[in-house]
Amino acid sequence: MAKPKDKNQVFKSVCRGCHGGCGAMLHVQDGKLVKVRPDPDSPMNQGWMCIKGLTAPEIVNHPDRLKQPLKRKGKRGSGEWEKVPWDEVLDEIAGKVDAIRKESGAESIALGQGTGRHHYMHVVRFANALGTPNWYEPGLAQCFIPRITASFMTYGGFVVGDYYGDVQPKCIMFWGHNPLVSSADGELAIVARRALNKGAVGIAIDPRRSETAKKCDLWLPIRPGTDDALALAMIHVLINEEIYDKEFVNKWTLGFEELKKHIIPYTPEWAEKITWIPASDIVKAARIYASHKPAILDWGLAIEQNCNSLQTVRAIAILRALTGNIDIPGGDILGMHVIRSYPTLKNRLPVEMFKKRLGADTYKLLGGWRSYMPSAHIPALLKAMKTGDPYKVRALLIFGNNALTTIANPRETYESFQNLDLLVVTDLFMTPTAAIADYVLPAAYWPEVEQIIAFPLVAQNLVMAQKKVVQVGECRQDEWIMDEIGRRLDLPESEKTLRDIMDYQLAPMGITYEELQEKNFVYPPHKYKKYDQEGFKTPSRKIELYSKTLQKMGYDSLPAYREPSESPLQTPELLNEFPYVLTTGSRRIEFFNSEQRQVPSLRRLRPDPQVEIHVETAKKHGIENGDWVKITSPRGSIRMKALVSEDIRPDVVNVEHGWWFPEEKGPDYGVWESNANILTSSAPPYDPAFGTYQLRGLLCKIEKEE
Ligand SMILES: Nc1nc2c(c(=O)[nH]1)N[C@H]1C(S)=C(S)[C@@H](COP(=O)(O)OP(=O)(O)OC[C@H]3O[C@@H](n4cnc5c(=O)[nH]c(N)nc54)[C@H](O)[C@@H]3O)O[C@H]1N2
Ligand SMILES: Nc1nc2c(c(=O)[nH]1)N[C@H]1C(S)=C(S)[C@@H](COP(=O)(O)OP(=O)(O)OC[C@H]3O[C@@H](n4cnc5c(=O)[nH]c(N)nc54)[C@H](O)[C@@H]3O)O[C@H]1N2
Ligand code: SF4
Ligand SMILES: [Mo]
Repeated sequence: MAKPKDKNQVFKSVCRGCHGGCGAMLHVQDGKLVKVRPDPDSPMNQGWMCIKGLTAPEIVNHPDRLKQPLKRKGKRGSGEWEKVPWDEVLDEIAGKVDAIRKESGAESIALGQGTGRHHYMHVVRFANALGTPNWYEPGLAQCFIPRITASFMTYGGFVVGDYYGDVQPKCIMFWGHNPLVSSADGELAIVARRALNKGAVGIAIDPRRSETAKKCDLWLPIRPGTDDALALAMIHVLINEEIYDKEFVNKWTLGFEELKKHIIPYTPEWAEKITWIPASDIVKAARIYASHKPAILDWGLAIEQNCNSLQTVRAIAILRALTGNIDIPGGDILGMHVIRSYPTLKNRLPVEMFKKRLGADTYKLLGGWRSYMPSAHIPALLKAMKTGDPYKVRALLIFGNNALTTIANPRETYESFQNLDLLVVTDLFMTPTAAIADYVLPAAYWPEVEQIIAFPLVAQNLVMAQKKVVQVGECRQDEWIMDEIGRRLDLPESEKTLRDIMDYQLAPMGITYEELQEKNFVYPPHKYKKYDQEGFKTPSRKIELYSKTLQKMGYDSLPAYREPSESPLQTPELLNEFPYVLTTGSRRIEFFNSEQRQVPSLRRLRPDPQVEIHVETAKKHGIENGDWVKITSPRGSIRMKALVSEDIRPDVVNVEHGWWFPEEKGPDYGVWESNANILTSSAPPYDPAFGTYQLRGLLCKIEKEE
């Protein structure tokens, strides 16, 4: 446990209430976390924190926190549990894992986790040590992996907006992204807001006039799922009007002539018919982005939750290259990678096991050799649990994922989980997913754990110490739980402690975790234009507009458009019954995915799940603000309260994701009532490279509930 600097027991640490990394002051009294405030010295959040971070004590001290390991007594989901000491529960779980491993092979044991937690890479390490290729996270193909992979393939590294340097961006194009709410992956709300306040011209591409769009100069209300067409048309404008950065393109890019020929048909007029954005606005946005340098192109999740995720992200990535906005002050910068990457023991996974990864032979950029972080394809994994095809997955150990809320088609997830011989869920609370497990283990929340947090995610310029400042009940850090199981199974490198791993990662900086705790954070200055010395870290040392690597893998070497599989253009026969385009999951400041519904001061602010509907559309259905509405897609129905406004396209309906009701009766806790994923589908077609399923840009209808 960290030592306080003074009698008042105030610790500096880093908030992980979301993917952000806000420096935080944790106030502890009598061993209890009583208050969280921003750390004014943090270069990231600069004296600001969001409401989720500030209310962290409500989670830490929540009366419903899981505080002891539980073992199922009655049948699955009966809600009858027995409290078991750690030693006993770990022995039992390790014993069962061992037996299944011996009977059916390590591939029959899967690991699951949620998004961006402190223990993220440790799950990957545990999977490799255990010898199973099958781990999942509900993001990945649906979140961040397309952006990371396309960045690496195009520029040889991941880019983030340079919000933290001395030079201000002159323009920011927010693409399917609402950082003023989501503070996602490197761009905290506070810095994006400040850049706009300081005069950067803002462009927002979003079917909703989001919090970010409201602060922008130009809003392009796009039809969900058609970002590929818009990006192609913007490339067309840049090349056709010759407003790209010729010097940069000549010197640093590969395949410009091929691209130039390729985009001839993708005119703004062509894109208007697909995206439903006026051609004149497409031209205007492209001109603003090209003429304001430096510019940040801040892309978000919405560009990858569709079945053309690779090509959508690639097309948008090319816009940065054409304008030369890469690794320059105030533009999009390539990461510094100042610490060693997490030792995930990837070489310990036998080759024959690598080949058995479910879905990897088809979705090669998700699970194959070229994948940034190979994982299993969720639909294939769920099928293997249910049917035994191509082999039976018998056990699942989850570390922080409320699968029944966050994976598409929760009924399928439920049925697959019911078929398991062993389900272990580690979480903070009894969720609908934990309630159907055989063992439920109590996890430590971020003020209760030690880790290194390198930020922005993937780019790693700033290195911060996450400290353990309190101990709650018998809660344990996920890494500890995995290590304890690992030791019982005598897995490779199980003698190493978490401190060993952290010290190994920090070695290039010449400090240990103990020393990092003292310093709180280390923030080396950014080196711009690294490519001037080394070129880009791609096979050609240039930015690859045309990708030979993708071509060799059988994917399109230049970005192409593909209409969503269920949409007004693709399935017009459905429009009579389902006249609206559905999008799901736009973030809310109060909640992180399926979390915080049990936190009183946050739930008070947003007591009910909401469906956003345009005023004109609501009127047609006799719906008023606050009415309960039934939303139906070809797969099912849910209910949410109407949020009627002019801040959304009249032909689009947006539903929140992650809803369940901790206050309702278990084991379901209302997970079938307002769960966005009842409307979505985990069935093909998927993105050909990542296996992404469509979460944004499906069809639905709405009715006022009687
Ligand atoms: N329809 C639709 N579905 C979506 C999305 C969408 O936009 N639309 N978004 C998708 C995306 S991008 C993502 S990343 C996923 C997110 O999906 P998840 O990661 O599953 O979502 P969370 O609700 O953030 O976290 C799951 C659980 O982790 C627990 N938890 C929190 N901290 C810890 C910890 O330190 N240890 C442990 N063991 N547990 C912890 C929480 O209590 C919670 O029950 O959802 C996806 N699902
Ligand atoms: N407060 C809070 N913060 C979070 C999270 C949270 O749940 N709550 N979740 C975290 C996670 S897991 C992630 S991945 C990030 C995501 O954070 P962001 O990348 O900001 O993603 P969203 O808010 O889901 O969606 C961004 C915008 O996309 C719009 N949109 C919807 N469909 C489309 C479309 O087809 N095309 C375009 N161009 N726009 C569309 C939505 O209206 C929304 O305003 O946030 C992280 N941070
Ligand atoms: S933005 Fe994220 S990291 Fe910052 S205070 Fe909010 S929850 Fe914590
Ligand atoms: Mo995500």
